[in-house]
Amino acid sequence: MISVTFFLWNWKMEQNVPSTKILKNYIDGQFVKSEMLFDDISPVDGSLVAHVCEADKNLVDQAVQSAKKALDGEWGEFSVDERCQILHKVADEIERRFDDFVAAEIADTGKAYAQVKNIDIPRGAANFRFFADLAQNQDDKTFEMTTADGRGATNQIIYKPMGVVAVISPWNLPLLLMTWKVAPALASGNTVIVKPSEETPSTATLLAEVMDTVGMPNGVFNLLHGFGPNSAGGYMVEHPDVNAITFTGESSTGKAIMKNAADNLKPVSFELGGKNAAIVFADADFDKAVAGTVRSVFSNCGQVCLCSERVYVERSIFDKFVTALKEKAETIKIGNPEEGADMGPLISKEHREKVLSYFSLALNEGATLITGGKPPVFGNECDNGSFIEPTIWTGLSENARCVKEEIFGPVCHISPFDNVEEVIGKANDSDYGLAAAIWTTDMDKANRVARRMEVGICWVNDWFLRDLRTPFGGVKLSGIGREGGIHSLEFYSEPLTICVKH
Ligand code: NAD
Ligand code: 6OD
Repeated sequence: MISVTFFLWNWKMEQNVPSTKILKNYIDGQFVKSEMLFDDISPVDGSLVAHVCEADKNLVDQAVQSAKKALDGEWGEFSVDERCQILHKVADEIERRFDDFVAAEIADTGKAYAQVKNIDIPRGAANFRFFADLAQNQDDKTFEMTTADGRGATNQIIYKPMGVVAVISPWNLPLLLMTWKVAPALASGNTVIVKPSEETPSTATLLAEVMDTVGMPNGVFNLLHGFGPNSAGGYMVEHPDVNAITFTGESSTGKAIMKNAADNLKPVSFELGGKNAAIVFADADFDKAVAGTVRSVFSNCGQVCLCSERVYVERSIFDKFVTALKEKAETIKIGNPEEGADMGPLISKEHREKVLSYFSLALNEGATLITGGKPPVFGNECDNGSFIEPTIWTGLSENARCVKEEIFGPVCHISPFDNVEEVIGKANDSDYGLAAAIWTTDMDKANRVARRMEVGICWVNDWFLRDLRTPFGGVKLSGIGREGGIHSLEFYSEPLTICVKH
């Protein structure tokens, strides 16, 4: 397959046929090809978006060595202010090329325009500004202490970069989640080697172009394309000169990375999967709860780690809520983002097979299908894509695999509850612990229930509302550590205490 692709590419070059885009690695300030190409496929219609140059072990090593060297070069000499000025330029340049980023994210993912224009790309730029400003505004920390001789001592805390940081990111919010880690890592003075998901290499490549344009010193930002084991991701994790790993993706991948990082005791920051609960009390503002739950279940085709896949509704409004959610789900316009659809496809046919396998399993486990449950038929090129209908089930037991396991598609199970203790128990009865959403007008109850949620973030009367100063991450299988605000700067820095005796 790869050699056919390579042949076609050469043939097109010889014939002067406009050739398919080639996405390269970016190492030590140079765009670098490789002969191992893989295809970036549009999930909208199965067409070819680009050929992507996979980084082998040798290229990974070159990237790590350039990142290591850059720590001791010009970048290492930059003041915090200089680092932050260049990160502001990165944000400005992303905004200047806003339309390119929007087009690239849509080409890889097929996401709805509104999602990409209002969330993915603006947050990509905002991450650089936010962490630059935060790093610039850190106070020096000193502690004066008394000593037995009465002369005292001063403890000064210096924050040093960790070194070479490997950033490994997923496909669901490609630019947003990558910059969420790259920006604080650079603001803290590290150098990075970045691997986007093999499904979504385009905006990461544009980010490399941005780094080049703003004059980021060579080796500070390196981009490697490829897969996980026996490819760029695996080689990065195992490399002895990588000093820390920050990863967002599946919990099972997190386990594999942790095992591979263990030999060198590398620090890890993990943002992993979820099986998030939404709790709707009878006293909730009904219309807001329905609209909010539609958003929390179906946004980005259900491919947000924070999406609600388990919805618990107080029994007195259960039937009315199920009917209302079904009606709203059925009005979601699925299709090509170019034609104004509200919801795009799943990321790939492979992922659709996984989601469809849960659709079959749910029926075997005794679910009642309320709506959806299959791929839509368009009668056009979208039938070659990976679309799937918004789907709702009721009637499963709390032990059903479809209620326990992360599906990562536009689907939820709704079940009734009778009292607060029961719903808290059900919401927390999960191997995951990423997020929860509570819908109620009783703020005392909201406060009591929210405090007992075993998650990293609990929204009350909203969902995916983000203040970048707050800690973000999960408990149990949903992650290790927190990023966001000062928590990111803490992960990406090594504190050094200098104790001076007077
Ligand atoms: P994934 O784990 O399959 O892949 C993520 C990245 O890891 C990709 O770049 C992949 O190439 C790389 N990778 C895979 N195996 C590897 C290995 N052994 N060593 C090194 N790198 C490896 O995840 P995905 O399918 O891209 O993303 C979806 C998952 O991510 C879902 O489970 C979702 O919940 C989770 N997620 C979590 C958060 C969060 O903040 N908690 C955010 C977004 C997505
Ligand atoms: O908003 C963020 O900072 C963040 N990390 C979101 C994660 C979304 C998961 O898919």
